[in-house]
Amino acid sequence: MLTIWGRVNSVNVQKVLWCCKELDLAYDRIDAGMQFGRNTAPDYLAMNPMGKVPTLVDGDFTLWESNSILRYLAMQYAPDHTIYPAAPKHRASVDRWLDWTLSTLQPAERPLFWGTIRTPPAERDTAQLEAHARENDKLWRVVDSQLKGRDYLEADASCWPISSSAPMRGAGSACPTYNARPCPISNAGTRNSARGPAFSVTSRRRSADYPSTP
Ligand SMILES: N[C@@H](CCC(=O)N[C@@H](CS)C(=O)NCC(=O)O)C(=O)O
Repeated sequence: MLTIWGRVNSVNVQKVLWCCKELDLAYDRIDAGMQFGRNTAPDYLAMNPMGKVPTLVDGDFTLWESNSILRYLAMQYAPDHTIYPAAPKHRASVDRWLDWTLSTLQPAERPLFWGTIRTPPAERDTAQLEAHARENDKLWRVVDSQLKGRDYLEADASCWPISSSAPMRGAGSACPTYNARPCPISNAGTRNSARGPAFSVTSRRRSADYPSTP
């Protein structure tokens, strides 16, 4: 049985849960991180020296870094699944988007997320949020343009990272720029991810975890 360490209100945990659902993999999940702690305990650091979530344990094998976990699950348990194509050119194209989310998208989204969801309205820096929103907007517009005339960026796999970020557009509702601009990717991301059974599971959990989401 797979064990996934990590709180369900983490986007990086959510994509792993999502992947398990898409690949029909059973798992146990143990809360860790933020309000649950545990991730700075010595036994956790022995598994994941970064002290972050998620961490995957599969028998005697332990793995951290969410996108690496996605790749591992697909290669180990669903080598023929279209979610992570084996053909090198297709695989490299999928990897490109996975890398892009970690190197480009998440750094751009993080300050917006923390500045809204994790910051009470009275303490928010609206000017800063506007600037971050504009940066995010640029990125999502590129994604949107890539989706013109197609349902997925690459294979089925690009819904892993892209769709797990899509709900964050809703998270930016306190930020006028972020929300005022029409950006079809939020719809496209949701539409595409809704094709898999996992999106509704993770998004329901997400809203349950954020009852006070602005
Ligand atoms: N690049 C890492 C980032 C992991 C990460 O930063 N996880 C956050 C949650 S999204 C975390 O562990 N935060 C500390 C905490 O929850 O206590 C990955 O993709 O797995």
